[in-house]
Amino acid sequence: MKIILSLFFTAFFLISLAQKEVPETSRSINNSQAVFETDQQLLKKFQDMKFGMFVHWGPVSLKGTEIGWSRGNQVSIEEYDNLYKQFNPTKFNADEWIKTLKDAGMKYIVFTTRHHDGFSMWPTEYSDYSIAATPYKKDILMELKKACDKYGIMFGTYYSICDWKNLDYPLGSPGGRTKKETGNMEKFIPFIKGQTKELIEKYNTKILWFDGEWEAPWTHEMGLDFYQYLKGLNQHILINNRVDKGRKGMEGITISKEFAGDYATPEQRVGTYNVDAPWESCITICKQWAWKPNDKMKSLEECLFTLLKTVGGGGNLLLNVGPMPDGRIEPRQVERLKEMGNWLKKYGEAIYRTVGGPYKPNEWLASTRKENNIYLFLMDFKKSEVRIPFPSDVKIENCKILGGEKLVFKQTGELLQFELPAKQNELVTTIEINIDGSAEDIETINLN
Ligand code: FHN
Repeated sequence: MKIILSLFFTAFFLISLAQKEVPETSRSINNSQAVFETDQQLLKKFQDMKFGMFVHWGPVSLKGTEIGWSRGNQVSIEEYDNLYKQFNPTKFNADEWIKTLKDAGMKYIVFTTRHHDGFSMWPTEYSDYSIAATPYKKDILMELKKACDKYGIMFGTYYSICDWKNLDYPLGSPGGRTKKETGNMEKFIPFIKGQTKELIEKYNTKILWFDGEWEAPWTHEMGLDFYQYLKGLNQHILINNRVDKGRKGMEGITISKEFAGDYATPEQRVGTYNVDAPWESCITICKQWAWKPNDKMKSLEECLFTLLKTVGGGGNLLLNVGPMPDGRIEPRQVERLKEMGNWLKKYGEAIYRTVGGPYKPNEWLASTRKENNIYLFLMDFKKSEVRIPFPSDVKIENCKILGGEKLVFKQTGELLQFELPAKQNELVTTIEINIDGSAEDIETINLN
């Protein structure tokens, strides 16, 4: 009996040693001193960038099914959780990815470090279920971070609050619809705090893009505490509104003082016009977030018009690619991104560092503005004449095709009209209007 007891205590002692010390729960910040400040300079830099690359990637790319959601659905949990043993993306080249990103005219990246499936794409000290356990072994996240530093790209990281594999998280696959008896948020929260501390301190992420906050185990109080904890580690990072419970569904466009988060994150749609608060639409270039063979890919027109309506509405566009199991971004997706970049090389001055409006975007017109310039984007516009409302108290000095010929215009009362030269052979006709005064002072104009 004594031998059994001593073996038990020895085993218990060894197991407790093996578990990495997790950080203290967040510093007990009195809510009256709640750290809610957003680094406004960093936020402005982020908003000026307008266009970023979202990347959803993990061992699930071996199956070509959706990351997280296919676990316990199209793919058995047993098979899904063992995919990492075959994950060996030998063709992954961080420099190539970031060059593709730059060629697309994108200025920042948000990379899935850990999705709802619980797999960590970096050699975290808090879990054995990570890239370190794969045949590939190498630190993909550090390679990406270094490539971003090399090419001047803002480095951001996606991190799922929910974890359908981790025994301490109360809900499981499929899709969070099962309950784990082992669930214990008191143990799970130090785990996510430890991992996100690594992303901040070891990888210097500038964006913490949270997700998976909608499930019941995560509460508003946890969201506030987590935001304060993270900002306590580094004030100079941006944290999206999915750290807390304030998202308001897929269309949520506003941020409030009640819920933590520095910007709003509408999903798979162009956010509603809002030039008074920071927001970013995240949208897939195909249908699926993670790679899917022969998935339907958006046309250049759809991608470009989505960018113009998003930026014209006051937001950023985070356009998602899903890399293949060998580590490459699919060549056809690279080509589409390059086409976007070619357009931005010609007309990017009308996108970057602008403010949305003054026209609320509709199906054929989006607009941006900067200093004394208003830019109009005529999308798939078939007519030869443009007639739009324009404030009578704002004097137009010049009107031209951006990068091209001057246009003869007429400003009578509240009406602006001008003829377009012979059929433009581009998807978008971009017009520059120079006014006397600041374009940002113009009230929003509703066209329909
Ligand atoms: O469930 C995830 C989904 O897989 C994907 O990551 C998107 C991207 O924002 N977010 C969640 C759905 O809202």
